[in-house]
Amino acid sequence: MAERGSLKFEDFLPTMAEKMGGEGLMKELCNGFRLLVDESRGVITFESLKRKASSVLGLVGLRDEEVMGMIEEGDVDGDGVLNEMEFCVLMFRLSPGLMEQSELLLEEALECEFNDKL
Ligand SMILES: [Ca+2]
Repeated sequence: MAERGSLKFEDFLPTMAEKMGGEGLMKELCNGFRLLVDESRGVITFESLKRKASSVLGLVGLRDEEVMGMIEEGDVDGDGVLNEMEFCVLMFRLSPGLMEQSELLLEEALECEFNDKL
């Protein structure tokens, strides 16, 4: 995971989780999803992520393979794009500090946010 040290959002997730709790953090992550989404398809695609990563996530100068890597890492069902849940889980997984802090928090947050959608 060391090579991901340059991704800036790693650092603020644990702080956000402390301030907002799991449910609040999840809402924040889902806001991020809506900002990154390809409006015509309702999912995050390689193109929408690449186009918006700098303004939304503060990730300036991402290379194509890094953008593709994020999509591939988060793409659970293998359709080549990120739906809302895949994106939120990916954001958690990209934050080692947050994962160390509490996997339970993630489970609670996912239950809160997605119970009624599944
Ligand atoms: Ca997918």
